[in-house]
Amino acid sequence: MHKHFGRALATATAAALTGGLLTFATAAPATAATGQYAADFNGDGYKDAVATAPQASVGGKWWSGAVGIVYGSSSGVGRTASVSQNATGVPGGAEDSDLFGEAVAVGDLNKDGYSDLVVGTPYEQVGEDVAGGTVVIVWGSSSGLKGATTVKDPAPTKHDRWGQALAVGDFTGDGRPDLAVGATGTTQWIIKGGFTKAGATGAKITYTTSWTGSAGVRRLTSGKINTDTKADLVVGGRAKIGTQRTLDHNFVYFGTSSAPTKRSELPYGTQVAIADLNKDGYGDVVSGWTQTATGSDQDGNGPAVVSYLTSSASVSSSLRLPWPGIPSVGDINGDGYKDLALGDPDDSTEGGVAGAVHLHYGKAAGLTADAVTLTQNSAGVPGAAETNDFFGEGILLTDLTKDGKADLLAAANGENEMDGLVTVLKGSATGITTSGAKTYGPSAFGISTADDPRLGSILAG
Ligand SMILES: [Ca+2]
Ligand SMILES: [Ca+2]
Ligand SMILES: [Ca+2]
Ligand SMILES: [Ca+2]
Repeated sequence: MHKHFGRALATATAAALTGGLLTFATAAPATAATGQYAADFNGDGYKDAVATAPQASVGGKWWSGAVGIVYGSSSGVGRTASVSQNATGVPGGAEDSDLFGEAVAVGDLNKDGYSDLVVGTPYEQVGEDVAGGTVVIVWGSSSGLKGATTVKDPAPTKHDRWGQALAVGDFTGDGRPDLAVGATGTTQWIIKGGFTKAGATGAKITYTTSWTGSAGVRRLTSGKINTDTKADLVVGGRAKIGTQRTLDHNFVYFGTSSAPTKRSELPYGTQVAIADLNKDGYGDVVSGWTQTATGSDQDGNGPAVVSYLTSSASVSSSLRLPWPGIPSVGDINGDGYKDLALGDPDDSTEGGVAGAVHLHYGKAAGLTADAVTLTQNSAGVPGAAETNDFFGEGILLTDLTKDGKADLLAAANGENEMDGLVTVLKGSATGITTSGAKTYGPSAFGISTADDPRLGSILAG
């Protein structure tokens, strides 16, 4: 089995942000204003997105990591750029094996109208602390992302891999975006809003996860589940609880005016998205896996499951889908029903783990197992399905073109000997279209193809 590098540790990402994005998109679909939790780094009203390349060589340092940036425009992807620890104004410097971009999250943390990008570098050595980890906020501006500020680890001696998971949301309901940061250990942190470029933050508060073991919180997904003003969190980690085997648990935590509180457990999985898929006002959760369901879902793989949740986050009904998948939610055809894209990088229909993307279109009756499946061999999709492409390892539905229809970004992070490739297909009234399809490799972002950058390991926006 190939290794889905970067996925197991980092999912505060496309999925996390989709929940918030949709909340705002539903409330005000036509506004050009920046959503607090949706990526519009340059504030021009067109959604933007990032494609991580955590194994990119930067300044000759292997596996240092970089993040590719696409700026939306009326024609799709406008400008492209990238950021790394060697970029001007970004703290730190590229070093071997830092993995900058192992986790990312988006939100307007300083409330200046420009979305900001939070980047975790969980394997950064901090002083004598190997894999202490660092977190930076890269600031949005009228010219896009530039400059960054470190979010100080409040307890560096208490844990490692600070920043291995990230999520932004107003978890405390005070109107200011907060930052949830995952690390090893059982005590986990929320940095409250009040972020400035000079390094100020609000209060730092803790909550305790219920599982033991050193791996800690490896997934954080922000979204709205109940109808209060506070964002909620799905908190995940690989853990052994009681006499169980080691499993990839996911728990709903409700935001409160202080620390988030645990409410319910969801199906196992390493990939999570929050969105209200049945339009009952309560957020629902899609949990999935990168790997094909060859065994039981307790073996680190299995089918994706849609869990429809109640106001108390209990599961009222669920839908098991016929494949695993990395979920992203958006309204592709603009019919008002949210659609689900599932990246399925292990799909071998077109050859060994060439990958696929399954598009489940929402209807009045809700989502069903019916889907349109795209591979790199589908008519009109650029490129060709090849062994070890992992098409679908990165997945994101977001409206780059501001036409009210979500566009599909799908990454094959194994394309071209692990360089990685991002494919952009536009949404339309009849669904995802291959008309005007475009692809972007590392060079399009100024990212080196030395070593194995694996562009698109995470897509977020
Ligand atoms: Ca923009
Ligand atoms: Ca900002
Ligand atoms: Ca719902
Ligand atoms: Ca739709």
